[in-house]
Amino acid sequence: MTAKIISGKEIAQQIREELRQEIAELKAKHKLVPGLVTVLVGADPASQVYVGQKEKTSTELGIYSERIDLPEKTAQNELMALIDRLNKDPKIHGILVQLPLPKHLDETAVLYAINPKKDVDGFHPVNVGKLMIGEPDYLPCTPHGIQQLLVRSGVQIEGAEVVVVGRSNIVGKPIANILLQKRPGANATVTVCHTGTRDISFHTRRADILIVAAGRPNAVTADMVKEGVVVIDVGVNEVGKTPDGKRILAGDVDFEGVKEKASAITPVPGGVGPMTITMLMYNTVRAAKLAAGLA
Ligand code: L34
Repeated sequence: MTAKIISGKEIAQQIREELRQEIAELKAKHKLVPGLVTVLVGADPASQVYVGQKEKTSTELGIYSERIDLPEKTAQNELMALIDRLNKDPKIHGILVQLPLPKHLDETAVLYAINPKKDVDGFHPVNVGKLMIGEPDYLPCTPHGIQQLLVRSGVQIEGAEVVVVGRSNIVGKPIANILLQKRPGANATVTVCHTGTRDISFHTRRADILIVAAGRPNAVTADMVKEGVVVIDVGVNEVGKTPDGKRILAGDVDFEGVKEKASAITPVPGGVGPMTITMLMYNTVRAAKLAAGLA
């Protein structure tokens, strides 16, 4: 079997079109313009690319967008004061502080400080808890994007054996939680593998749907999967530079090997990445609607 390529780029485009229409309608009918602020502390090159994409896409869709770049040496109290001001700004419905933060800053304190109603990342403990009990206001962007990729590609999730590799708070834990909820587009049997797992292959070979967020290239190879598996590759690893200085990216999965056995697979780039950006737009629209009593 050679796999169908699940294009995150195309599915993201489809959702963006739906959002563009909804945003135009909110403007016309309710004079409501969703507002998003992205905050980047320091100048990490990958973070700059991602935040740049977020700002560009939000503007394209008709979202009011502000980008705040702070110097690497920003003090904790300065960042907290900024968040406090943004929490109170009625134009701003969504606040995103790009991670990772420079090491001297307390990430947890920052995530706690964002008003949960404006937490379009879904990282505040209130939103994490709401997701866990099946009452989410916001689904975190990357996991929500993964679920949309599966649903919109017609992959049967209900009853499937889903195996997640990686247990981060931003991908592994929330995607496991989303897919085990008793709802359409979920209701799967979910296994989570991590660095403490004794035999990862034992689990990955059983997967109908394999979601890999391990954070290193070739974490999953062809010998680790069964024929017909659907593979979602969340990794974005810089594995080199082109002669003209462009980043060369690879996922966490040995794409060339695994695509010969899988029934469907996401590429890197052009898979999960564009979906992360798009679901942030979705959450920003949702935040505006919630604030206006329209959701
Ligand atoms: N607060 N921090 C916060 N929220 C997030 O949702 C993120 N994440 C992760 C890192 N830190 C965060 C992102 O935005 C990862 N991430 C992200 C977003 C977009 C892309 C990758 C990761 C993306 O667009 N990837 C492109 C390639 C872009 C490139 O050239 O590097 C792709 O096609 O995969």
